[in-house]
Amino acid sequence: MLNSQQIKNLKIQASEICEKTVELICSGGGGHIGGDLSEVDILTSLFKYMKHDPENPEWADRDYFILSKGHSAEAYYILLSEYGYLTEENLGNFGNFGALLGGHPSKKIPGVEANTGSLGHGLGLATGIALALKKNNKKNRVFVLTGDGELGEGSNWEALMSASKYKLDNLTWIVDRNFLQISGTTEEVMPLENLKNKAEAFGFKALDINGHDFDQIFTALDTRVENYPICIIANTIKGKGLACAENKAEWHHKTPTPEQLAELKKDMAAYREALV
Ligand SMILES: Cc1ncc(C[n+]2csc(CCOP(=O)(O)OP(=O)(O)O)c2C)c(N)n1
Repeated sequence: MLNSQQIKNLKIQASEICEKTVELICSGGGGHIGGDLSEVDILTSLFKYMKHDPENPEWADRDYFILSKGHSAEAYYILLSEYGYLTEENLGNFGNFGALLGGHPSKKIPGVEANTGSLGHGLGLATGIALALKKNNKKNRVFVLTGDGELGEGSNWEALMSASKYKLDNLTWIVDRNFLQISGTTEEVMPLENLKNKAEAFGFKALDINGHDFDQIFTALDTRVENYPICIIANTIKGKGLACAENKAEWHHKTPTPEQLAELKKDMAAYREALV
């Protein structure tokens, strides 16, 4: 359980990350804004929750995180920079030819464990890392964030079967359940419901939470069940915070106008002001 001050601090931090993510997208000339904004509260929580050391990204005792929905890289870059893995200069070069920060995360970036962006690979990678850690009696945990549309890739379901077979209780799979993918709703493109039942049928212990509620996110991250991998279905809003983009598939990849950016900044400032 988080106390009210911790929740307030997280809300302030996440609203600033939301703002900086949209600024980065505007400065770099584009980005997957919808899925970036749906994952901000999850990433903000994970970076606070996980064991990691920006001074030593390869620290042997770190927890691992894989952003399987690699297209939503911009919010991830902002978190990495907030924690000191990246510099302002790195952010300033985002999107430039040959720059460290491109449209999808790469292992060249300090703190990034895997190249992602081709959907359907992160869960398998995370499963392999978790298996190796378990075989070596290591205590590190492995977290992976997938999209929901991403689950149309069959490789995910192979990974789930392996995670269950090997009783990977060091693995936590989080689904950014915003119900939208690139071209419409997940339920139109490739129905997923009942996702919780599916995850459990594949051998996970599954939790269904509000992916914008920090208390619920932290409680879910804390959940461990011996011999079982965990699935957190984090219900989110695609485009969260940018009023004109919320829950709209056409905002999957789009750059806001300067007026829309100004509106977001105004909304975020009012939101922070209203926090008690
Ligand atoms: C293998 C593969 N196929 C297609 C794409 C193109 N693509 C990029 S994002 C996306 C939709 C992903 O939807 P979802 O997983 O729900 O992500 P979110 O809504 O959180 O952005 C698609 C199809 C891709 N990156 N990789």
